[in-house]
Amino acid sequence: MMAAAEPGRKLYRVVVVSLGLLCILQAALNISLRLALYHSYSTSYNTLKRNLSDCDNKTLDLEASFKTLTEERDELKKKLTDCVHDQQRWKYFSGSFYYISSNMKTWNESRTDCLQRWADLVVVNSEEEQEFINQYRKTMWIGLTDSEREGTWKWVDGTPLTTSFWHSGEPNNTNKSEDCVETKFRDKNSWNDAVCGNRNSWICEKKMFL
Ligand code: 2F8
Ligand code: CA
Repeated sequence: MMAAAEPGRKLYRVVVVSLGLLCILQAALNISLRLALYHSYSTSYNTLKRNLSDCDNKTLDLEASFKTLTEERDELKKKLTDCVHDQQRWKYFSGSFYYISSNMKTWNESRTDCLQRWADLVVVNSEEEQEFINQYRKTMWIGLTDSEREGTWKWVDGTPLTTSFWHSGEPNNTNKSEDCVETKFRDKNSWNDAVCGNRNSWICEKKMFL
């Protein structure tokens, strides 16, 4: 009787052991799958984190470039506006362009400004030209001086003074210190000799045909 029960017990033990092994296998599988998933999540998370940080840095760089470019654009816009306004100050008359300044400088500084514009202080060669510059009714330096030799008036192009438009009583070399010429009087004869270091507006001339 005892011998007949033995195979049943053996089978029971085999089944129990197999089930136990299956449970262990499933637990091991479960753990390794979880570990693999965790590893994959953590790798993805780190990659995303790094990409986000790179993206943040690139955004900061782009913002800085945008700011610089905006500033450069505004500066160029201002330069262009100034340049256009400056160009509009040139007036044409009888073969020359004339630039009438909006600010004030000494005679020498005024001349330097004209030279930088590829022009020079105006040389008045005719009554018509004198009338043209007088129409602006403005005190302006012109290109006439006797600073080389007192009493010998010379134009900036090196020519001596022939036709003149001195106001009556001028040139009077007040205090023996007036060597440069300005349009001062609201009269056809508008010229006055004045101190070269005074600050005046000025008028440049750029001849078109030399
Ligand atoms: O009246 C003419 C006289 O006027 C001034 O002196 C009071 C001028 N001086 C200046 O503009 C500094 C003189 O040059 C001018 O002759
Ligand atoms: Ca004078």
